[in-house]
Amino acid sequence: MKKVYVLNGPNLNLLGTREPAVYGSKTLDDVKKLCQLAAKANGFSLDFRQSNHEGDLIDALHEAGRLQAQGKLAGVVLNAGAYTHTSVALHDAIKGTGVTLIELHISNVHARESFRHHSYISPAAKAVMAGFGVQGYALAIAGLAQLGDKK
Ligand code: CA2
Repeated sequence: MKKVYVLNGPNLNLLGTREPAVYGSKTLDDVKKLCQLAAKANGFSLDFRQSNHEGDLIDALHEAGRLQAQGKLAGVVLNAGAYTHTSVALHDAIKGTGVTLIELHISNVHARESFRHHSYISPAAKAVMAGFGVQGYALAIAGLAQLGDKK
């Protein structure tokens, strides 16, 4: 059984506690449960993480790249939070590992402030998912299964 990594960046541990109009009322623990169901439905095991530290996310991407090279990982769903809009280091980590990655945003970043319109992740990502709320995580995991079926 292949694994999927779901990686969450800074402040996503606050999900469900503030800004429900933008991010909904589900907590990150609810999102983890939703991802567990989606992973199971698509025949994957799940590794779900959140970190407020850029280096932790980079280390996790390196780990994911190694697993993918061994044929043990279907890919990564990454909600890099605000690092999406700032991090050349995350861009380089995705490119450098060659990991299959779906960039995910709970909100439609293109309908928000202009500083959220640019992503350093998108040019290195296989696909981008934004604006489906937390259900986007399940859709992204199903998307990784579809990509695997095409190979
Ligand atoms: O829409 C998304 O998923 C974002 O990646 C979320 C980031 C934001 O910086 C991106 O532009 C879009 C913010 C994550 C912080 O989430 C919070 C949730 C509840 C309360 C406070 C922060």
